[in-house]
Amino acid sequence: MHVPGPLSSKWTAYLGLLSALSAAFAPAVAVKEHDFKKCHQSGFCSRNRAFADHALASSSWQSPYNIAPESGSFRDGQYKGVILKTINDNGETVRLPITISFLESGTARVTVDEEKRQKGEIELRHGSKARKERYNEAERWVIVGGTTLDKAAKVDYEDKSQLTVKYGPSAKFEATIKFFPFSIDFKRDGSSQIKLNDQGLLNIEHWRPKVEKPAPEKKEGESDEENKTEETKEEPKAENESTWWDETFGGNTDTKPRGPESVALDISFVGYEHVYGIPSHASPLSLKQTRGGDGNYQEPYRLYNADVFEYILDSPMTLYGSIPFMQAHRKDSAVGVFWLNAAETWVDITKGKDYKNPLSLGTKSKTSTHTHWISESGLLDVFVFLGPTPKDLTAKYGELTGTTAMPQEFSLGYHQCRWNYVSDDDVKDVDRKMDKFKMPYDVIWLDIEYTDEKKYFTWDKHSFTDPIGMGKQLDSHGRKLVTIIDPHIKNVDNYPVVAELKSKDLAVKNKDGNIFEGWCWPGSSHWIDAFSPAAREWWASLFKYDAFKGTMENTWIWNDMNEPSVFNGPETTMPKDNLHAGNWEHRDVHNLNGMTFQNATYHALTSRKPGELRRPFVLTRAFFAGSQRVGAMWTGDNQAAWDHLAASIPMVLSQGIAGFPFAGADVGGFFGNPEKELLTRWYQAGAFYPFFRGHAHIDARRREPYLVGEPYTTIIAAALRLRYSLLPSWYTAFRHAHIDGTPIVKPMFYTHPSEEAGFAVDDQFFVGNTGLLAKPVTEKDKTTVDVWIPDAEVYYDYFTYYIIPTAKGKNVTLDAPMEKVPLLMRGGHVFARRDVPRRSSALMKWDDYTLVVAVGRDGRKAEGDLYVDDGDSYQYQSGQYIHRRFIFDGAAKSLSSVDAEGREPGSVAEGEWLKRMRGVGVDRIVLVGVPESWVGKKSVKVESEGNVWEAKMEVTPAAEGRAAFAVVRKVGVRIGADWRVVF
Ligand SMILES: *[C@@H]1O[C@H](CO)[C@@H](O)[C@H](O)[C@H]1NC(C)=O
Ligand SMILES: CC(=O)N[C@H]1CO[C@H](CO)[C@@H](O)[C@@H]1O
Repeated sequence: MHVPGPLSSKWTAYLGLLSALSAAFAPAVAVKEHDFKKCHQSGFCSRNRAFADHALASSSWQSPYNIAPESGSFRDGQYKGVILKTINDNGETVRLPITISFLESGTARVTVDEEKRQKGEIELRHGSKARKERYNEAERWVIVGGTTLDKAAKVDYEDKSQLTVKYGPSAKFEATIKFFPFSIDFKRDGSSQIKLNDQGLLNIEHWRPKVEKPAPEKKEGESDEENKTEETKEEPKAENESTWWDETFGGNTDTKPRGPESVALDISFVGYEHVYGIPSHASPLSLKQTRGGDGNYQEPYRLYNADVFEYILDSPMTLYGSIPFMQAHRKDSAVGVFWLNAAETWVDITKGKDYKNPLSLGTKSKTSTHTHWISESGLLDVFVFLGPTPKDLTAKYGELTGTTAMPQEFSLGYHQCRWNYVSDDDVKDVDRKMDKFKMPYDVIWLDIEYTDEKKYFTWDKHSFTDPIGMGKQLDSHGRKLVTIIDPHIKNVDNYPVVAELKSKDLAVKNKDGNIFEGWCWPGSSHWIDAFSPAAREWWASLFKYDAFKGTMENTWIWNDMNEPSVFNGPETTMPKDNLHAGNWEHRDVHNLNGMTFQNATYHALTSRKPGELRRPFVLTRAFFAGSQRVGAMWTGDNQAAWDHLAASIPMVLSQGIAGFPFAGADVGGFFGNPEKELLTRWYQAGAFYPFFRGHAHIDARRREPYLVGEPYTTIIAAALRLRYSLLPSWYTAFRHAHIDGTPIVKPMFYTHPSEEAGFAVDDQFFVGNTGLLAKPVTEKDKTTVDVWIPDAEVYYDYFTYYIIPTAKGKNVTLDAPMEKVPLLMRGGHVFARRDVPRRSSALMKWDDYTLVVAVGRDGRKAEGDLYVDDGDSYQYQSGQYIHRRFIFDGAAKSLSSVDAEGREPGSVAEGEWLKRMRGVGVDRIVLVGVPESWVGKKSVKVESEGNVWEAKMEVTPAAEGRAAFAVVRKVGVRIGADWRVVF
C-alpha cells in the first residue's frame, strides 16, 4: 500500500500529503525516478560498472585474482583454498578464502570471504559499533536444506594451474577451476554452461584504511583505453575514490564505516539467449539487456527492496521485493544461479557472440548471455544449477530455500480489500452485498485506518465498535478478516506496544547504537528488529487473542511497508548504517528485512492460542529468497491502467519461476479509478493470479465488484465463480509447488522447454498441471486475443468445447468478447472442479466434485490429479490427505482413479476430516473430445470398492467445430476410493 514516497523528508510534508496526492493521482503519475538511485548515483555500482568497462575494453585485461595453488585442497566434496588479489604493482596481495562445495543435489556453491575481516583485523570509521566481518548470516535466514556435500564428487584432473571436479548425478557435471586468473567453468555432459569470472569482472573490494591524499591528476579527455597496454594486473588506474567513504544521496549521508566493500562477479551463460528471474521488476519475463542499445535498458536490474511510489513499467528499477535467482534457457536446456546476498544488488545483462573466447568450441555461432552481479557488501556466495530442465532448477532451488507453504485453503479464494473499510458496519455491509449479488468471496481486509491513530494492535473505537461481532458475521459464512500490521511502531506516550519495544530494547538502532527513529504512517516511529530472537518472541506475544483484542480465529494478517518504508529515510527506507541484532549493519541485511518481519508474524500466528496449530496466512509486500515459506506476496502499488494490468502477468510469472509463486497484483489497480471495462478485464485476469485480491487507494472511488453495474456485475460474478469452481485444481497446483517448487502458473518456456518461439511469450500461461491455458485480455476495446500454441495437442475452448483450429508454434485468434476470459483446455488432461456456486470456499468443503477429461488428440491418454486436505491444519503432514491420480485410457475406454502416491488403503489411520472427506463423491464426469462412436451410448459401467453399477451418460455429437462430449451424472463413486468407469 501507499506511500508519500520520497516526496517528504519532513513531517509537515507528510501532513499535507494526502491532499497533495489526491490531486496528483488524477492523471497517471509515475514514480519520480530521480528519487531512486541510478547506477551512477550509487558508488559501488558505478565503480563496478567502470571496472567492467575498463576490463572489457582492454584486450589484455587480466583479472587480478589468482588462486594460490599450494593453498588448495579437495576433501569430501569441498574445495578450499585462498584467492590472492593483487592490489598494486609491488605485487601486494589480499587473502580471500574460497570454498567450493559440491552438493548431493548436484548444485555447486562458491563462497568467497575476506581473511582480514574474518579475523576482525580492520578498523571502522566514525567509532562505529558495526561488525567487522563480511555479512555471513544470509544463509541462516534463507537456506533450509540441500547443503549435504556430495562425497562422491571427485577430482578428475589436476595440475599446477587447474583442477577439474566431477560431480552431480552420474557425475555428469564438472567444474574446472582455473588458478591464474581464478575462474570456474561449469560443464554438463562435457560442454560449458556457466562460467564465473570468464570476463574477469570479479571484484571484491577489500578493506583499506582511509588515507588522505591529494586528488589524482587527470587530464581532460584522457581515457583509460589509451593506457590499456600498461594495465594488466591492476585495478583501473583511474580509480575514483570519491565514492569510497561517506556517500550522500537526496540529502541523506551514509557514513559507510567500513568504506568500500562491494562484491561483484561476471557470470556467463554459454550459448543461452534467454535469462529469467531476479524479481521483482515491472519488466518482461525474458530479461532485457541493460547496457543500452536499441530497445534495451540503460540501467542494470536493481534489487533493493523499496517503497516505490507508483512504479513505472518496462523498467529495471527496483521494486518491493528481491529474489536473486536467475535462470538461463535455450532449447532443451536450462541452468541457473542463485546469488545469496541480501545487500543492495545490481545486475547487468548483455548478450552477444562470445567475443572473449571466439575459439571456444560449439558456442561460436550462438548467442551467450553475460551477467554482471554487483552487491554492496557481504560474502560472495553463489549457487550454480546445471539443470537440465526448468523443473530441475525450481526443484533444486526449492530444496535450498524451501518451497511454498501449504496455504490456508481460503486464501486461494477472492479477497476484497480497500484502503479503507471505514467501520465494522461498512465491512458487514460489503459482506451482505457480496451475497446479494451472488459474488463468492473469502476474505475482507482492513487497511491502516482501522487502528486507533495508526497504533497497531488497537482499534479505532469510534468506527470499529464491535470487531468481534464483525468477525462473527464473517465467520457465519466461513469468511475471514485480514488486518494490517506494519513494522513501524508509533512513538507516542501511553502506547504499551512502543513502551515495551523500547524497554525491552527490541528495536532497530541507528548508527550510534541508539533506538532508530523515523517517519511512517503514524508519524514518529520505531521499527521492530525481527532479526532478533527476543524481538520475534515479543512480537508473538502481541498476537495472542487476549493481547490483540478484537481478533479471533478467522483474523489473519497483512504485513505492509516492510522493505522497510521510512518516509524520511534515504530512498524511502532505512539508513544503511543502522544496526540490527548482532550489530550487523542494515546495509548487509536490507533485502532480508521484509522476510524476517513476515516470518515473525507467521510464527506469531502459530502461537495465538495454546493447542491451536493452524497454517498462518500472512501477506507481505517486501520479500527475499525464502519468503515463499511464510506466505503470499503482491506486486505493490500499481495503477488502474491497462498497461499495469498487462504488466502484472509477466510479474506474476516471474515470481513463480523464482520460487515464490503465491503472487498477485491488486485487481483494479491501486491508484486511480479503473473504467468499467478495465475493472472487468482485471477480474477476469485476477481469477488466474495465484493470489486474487481487489484493492483500491483511499482516494479511489468505491469499486466493490457489485457497484460497477450491468453487464459488468454479472461478468465479474462469473469470473469469481470460475475461480471458485476451479479451486480444487488451484489447491492441487499449490500442493505441487509445496512438494517440489514448481510454479503455480507456468510460462511457456517452463512447460515447453524445446519450443524456442515460446521462450519470450509472457502474456499467457498454464495453470498447474491442468492443461488450462489462460490468456487474459489486457487491452482496451479488444474482443479477440492471439494465443500462441506450443504443441500439436488438441485444444478446446473451456466454455464451448469448440476445437480450436491450432497449429503448433502458431498463433490462433480467439474471440474474447467482454464476457469471456480466453481459456483453453489442452487435450490429455483431467482436472477437478466443484460446480455448485457458494458464498465462500469454506462452504464448498464437502461438495462433490466434477471431473473434466480433455481427451487428447486421437483419443489418447489423459491424466491429472487432485490433492485435498483439510486446508487449515498441519494434519496433512501425518497423511491426512487425499491425492488421486485420474487416468483416462482411450484404448481401454476407461477412466480410473488411483492413489497418486501408491499408498495402500488403510495405510493411514483416518482422522475425522479424512473419514468424512473420503465419502465425498464424484458427481459428474465431463469428457470433451470423445469419439463419435460414443454417440448413442446411454450408460457406463462403474466399479469401485467391490461393487459394480451403471451410471447414466449423455453424449452430444460433434457439431460445427465443437467436439463431441459426454457427461456422466450421478457417478456414485467416492473421491477417496479407487474406482474405474468403463465407457
Ligand atoms: C523465523 O522465525 C523463527 C521463530 O522465531 C526462527 O527460528 C527463524 O530463524 C526465522 N526465520 C526467518 C527467515 O526469519
Ligand atoms: C596514450 C597515452 O599514453 N595516454 C596516457 C597514459 O598515461 C600517461 C601517464 O599517466 C599519460 O601521460 C598519457 O597521456
